[in-house]
Amino acid sequence: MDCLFCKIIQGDIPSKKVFENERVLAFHDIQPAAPVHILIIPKKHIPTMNEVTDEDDALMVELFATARQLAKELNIDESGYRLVNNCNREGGQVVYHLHLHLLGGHQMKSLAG
Ligand code: D5M
Repeated sequence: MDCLFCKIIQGDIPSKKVFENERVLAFHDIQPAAPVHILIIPKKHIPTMNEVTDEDDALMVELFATARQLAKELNIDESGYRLVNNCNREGGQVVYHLHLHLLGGHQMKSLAG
């Protein structure tokens, strides 16, 4: 499969891993948009949020639990962080393998402006 993140999961492309189990992988974003910028991905290939099904409920919970745990480990839980999923073209998605961006380490602007 021609998917960048599947290649990272398989180890064909290197990554700076911060967490891995049988279902989830988390690694540093190669183009950090904040002092802390981690990508949290399911090992199952799901292209976008639109393809998530009820069967993936437990997996989605695990992605969020991983984000929560990493925020704690990286010491941004108290100061705060942002969790982002970009979906499809207008959402700014570039890699079509579902992922959460965990961003933190500096002050972010409110989306309300
Ligand atoms: O975000 C896709 C993100 O993937 C973007 O922030 C860059 C990151 N990226 C791209 N290639 C790599 C590699 N090889 N390692 C780590 N991170 C990478 P999106 O939400 O699709 O716009």
